[in-house]
Amino acid sequence: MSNNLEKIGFNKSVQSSVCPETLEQYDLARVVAVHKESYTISNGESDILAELVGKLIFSASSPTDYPAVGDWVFVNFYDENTFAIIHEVAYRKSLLKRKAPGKKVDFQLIAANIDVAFIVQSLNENFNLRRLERYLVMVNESNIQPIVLLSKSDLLASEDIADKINDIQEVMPDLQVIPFSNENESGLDSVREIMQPGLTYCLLGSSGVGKTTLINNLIGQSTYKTKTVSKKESKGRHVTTHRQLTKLDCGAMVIDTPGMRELGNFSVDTGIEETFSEIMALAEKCQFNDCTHVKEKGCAVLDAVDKDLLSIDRYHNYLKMSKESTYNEMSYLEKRKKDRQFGKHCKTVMKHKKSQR
Ligand SMILES: Nc1nc2c(ncn2[C@@H]2O[C@H](COP(=O)(O)OP(=O)(O)OP(=O)(O)O)[C@@H](O)[C@H]2O)c(=O)[nH]1
Ligand SMILES: [Mg+2]
Ligand SMILES: [Zn+2]
Repeated sequence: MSNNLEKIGFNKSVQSSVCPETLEQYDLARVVAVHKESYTISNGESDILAELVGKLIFSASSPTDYPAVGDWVFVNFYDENTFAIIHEVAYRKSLLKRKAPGKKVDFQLIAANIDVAFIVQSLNENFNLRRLERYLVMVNESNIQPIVLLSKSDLLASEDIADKINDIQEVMPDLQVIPFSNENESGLDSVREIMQPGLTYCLLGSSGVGKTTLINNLIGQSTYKTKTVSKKESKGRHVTTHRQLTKLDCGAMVIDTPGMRELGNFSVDTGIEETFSEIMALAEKCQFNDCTHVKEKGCAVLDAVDKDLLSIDRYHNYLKMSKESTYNEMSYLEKRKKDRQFGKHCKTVMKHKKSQR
């Protein structure tokens, strides 16, 4: 495999997942940006416009069948490597996905093959433990290492920053938390120290917390557009509009994502169990095996809330996200069932039409 692909994250683990026969037919490339109907891919040397082969579109039955930023894809290059057709998505080591925003219950892909997710909250307005738990559920579900970055440290006194970090570490002592400022550059070296060559990082968080500004700082120049207009004017407007993978000089890759207004999850049992591990440990001691920790007798979780050993807000958030995940999952399965029935119905109609000819 070419050295160029190694520059964009190709390694033994990717290699072992790729079938040699497929490589005789296709080249391997990595998706660096997803647009409405096209993709930008990289062969490690340059960025190339790409489109999906019709077969992939017609056989797709879920958004997870489409390429996401960070994906390895099998392609054919054309016109002296200026255009490519994507034939297949290669094996994914990890896939970050959430519930599509709004009423629709389906997956929306955020990024693939991520090693570490930076969950960014600003230390001033955006700081919120419950929101942090929500992001953690999504990241833990995908088997990705989460690291919390707290931005805009220039706006707070150091005691207030310490208090906020303490708030997180009181409930999640194993979670790595780094305060930083894009403005006075404090903490940026700690972020740089974490980032290892060959690994892929992604930035997640609400709009306006400084994700893109951080990437520009890591690159060392203002490559990407950030919010520069006055705060009032820009409220609610997202500056970053698509997901983009950038290669840093240190050899790490980082994916910027647009800020998320709402973050819904489903099928996240593992993510919930990992994020709320102390509740899981308590649950072992509940009197009933099928305890729902809502009103049962002998519930060790409720007992811990009563004794102030478990924060009531965290407990409520745990219940809320568990319920929501189950509810969304059921709606999703229901929808899939209907889709399948509709598919069968169409086939029957077509057969009927043919037999009438
Ligand atoms: N004071 C202060 N302002 C910052 C810091 N980081 C970013 N900002 C400002 O916050 C605003 C938003 O920054 P962006 O980098 O565009 O935020 P974003 O997270 O990429 O937002 P979306 O692309 O909409 O998701 C800009 O005006 C930045 O100058 C920081 O550390 N301190
Ligand atoms: Mg941005
Ligand atoms: Zn219980």
